[in-house]
Amino acid sequence: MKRILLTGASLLLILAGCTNTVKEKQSKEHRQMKHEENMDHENMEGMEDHMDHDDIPSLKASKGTQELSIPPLLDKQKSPDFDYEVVAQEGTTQFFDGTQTKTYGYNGNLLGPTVRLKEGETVKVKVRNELNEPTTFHWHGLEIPGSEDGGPQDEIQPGKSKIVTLKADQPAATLWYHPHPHQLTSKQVFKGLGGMLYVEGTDRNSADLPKNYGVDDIPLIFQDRIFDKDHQLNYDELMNSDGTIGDVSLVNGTLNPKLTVTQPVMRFRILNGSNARNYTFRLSNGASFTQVASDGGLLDEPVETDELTLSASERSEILIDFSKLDSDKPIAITDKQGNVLLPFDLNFESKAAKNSTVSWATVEPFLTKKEKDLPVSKEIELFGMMDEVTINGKKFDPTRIDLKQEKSVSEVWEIYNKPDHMGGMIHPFHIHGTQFKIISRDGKDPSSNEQGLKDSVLIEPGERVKLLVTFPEKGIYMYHCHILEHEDNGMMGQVEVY
Ligand SMILES: [Cu+2]
Repeated sequence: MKRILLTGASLLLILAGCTNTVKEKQSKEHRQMKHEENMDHENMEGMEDHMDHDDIPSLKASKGTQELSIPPLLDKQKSPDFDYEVVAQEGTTQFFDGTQTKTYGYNGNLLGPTVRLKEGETVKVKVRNELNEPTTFHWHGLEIPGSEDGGPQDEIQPGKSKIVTLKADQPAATLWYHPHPHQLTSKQVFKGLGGMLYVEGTDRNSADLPKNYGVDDIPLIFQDRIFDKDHQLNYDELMNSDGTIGDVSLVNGTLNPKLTVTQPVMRFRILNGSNARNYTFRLSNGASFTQVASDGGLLDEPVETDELTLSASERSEILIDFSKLDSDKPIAITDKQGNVLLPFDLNFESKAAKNSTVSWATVEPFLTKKEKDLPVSKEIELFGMMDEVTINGKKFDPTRIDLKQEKSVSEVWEIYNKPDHMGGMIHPFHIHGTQFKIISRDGKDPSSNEQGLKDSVLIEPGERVKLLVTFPEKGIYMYHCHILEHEDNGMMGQVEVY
């Protein structure tokens, strides 16, 4: 991986990625078109609930009436037995005037505190279930032994707790944590369980990126929700077995958010925390911004782009230099349709804008020739929709080990999203316990904003994606579609790492 090095105190972003922008956009549009061509609308009968590309409800624009909520940082505990405590609990949240909506949260009413681990650090976390149903605590993207990973085999019953050991033995990254109990994941995330998990870097590989939490280093958890007529998150009534998608946009659980920007250069750590929705983010004025990291850490090179697509569970870190934008016009993060998701209220002294230079120094290539030439040793076929979803023709069986792989030995997994008579749909594919590299998409190099460590990857219908997968620890890990309803419907397998 190439590492970021600070050169001087000036933050003039030298961006080798500029020439990549057009190419990437074209390839994304091509993929979108391919998807649309594949849709066969004559065969839609009986599939009314299937989330057709054209059916996806538009998000309502943020009115900008609430300052964005920033999750608190998780405090250390004084207990000799554990360093942190995370409790899954029920609560209520006031999204709408005069209504308390029943929600779930970690250590609170909705979402959870941000957990920060230093690179190389080992901590003990007491996890406790105060819900009235089983749950698990999954540390999405953390390369830890299967015994600590919090997959569906690790259910914690109501009222029970356990202590897990988290070792952050991997590069700085924006990860997250969420529940993973089989057939309850989608409901529990929908009702509010989820939080950010940062691995903070050492000087060696941590760029001089803004890192003042909540000031110039802001988590943004984008989620869409659908509420019933009483403004409740009544999952059983509202859910869609092809992925529950709503018209209400929440950012960090805030409805109608705005963010007051007090520093000219802002770092945003973006998580698509939705059950199913794919987002393509843009700035309302069409300006470009700089993507610096993907799921598992810094990109090989920073990428200048004017849009960013994230499927469910994917993350990205971006920098926006507001001092370069025309502040007379309203600026917001929008989706692809132009719906305002997060308006910005600029409130900084533009003359105070510091100029800095961030550049990337090559240490090693993203993929070596040897890695690129490795033969495919694991083939994964994603197929189906709604509750007819499978991986390699099978549904999840907790008693079945589907694949085996040796610890620390890299293998090439080829993931194929097999189209059906309706064209198929995007599946975001996630593997636990590893940060992989994308070798190719349909034989072509991944775009520069995917040349970084990943744990989740968007796969278009008909697409074949090759991944270089290495597990640094042992145990049993899940791999699955991160449309949570597909996962709950059995679009999941198990790999045993020995
Ligand atoms: Cu899926």
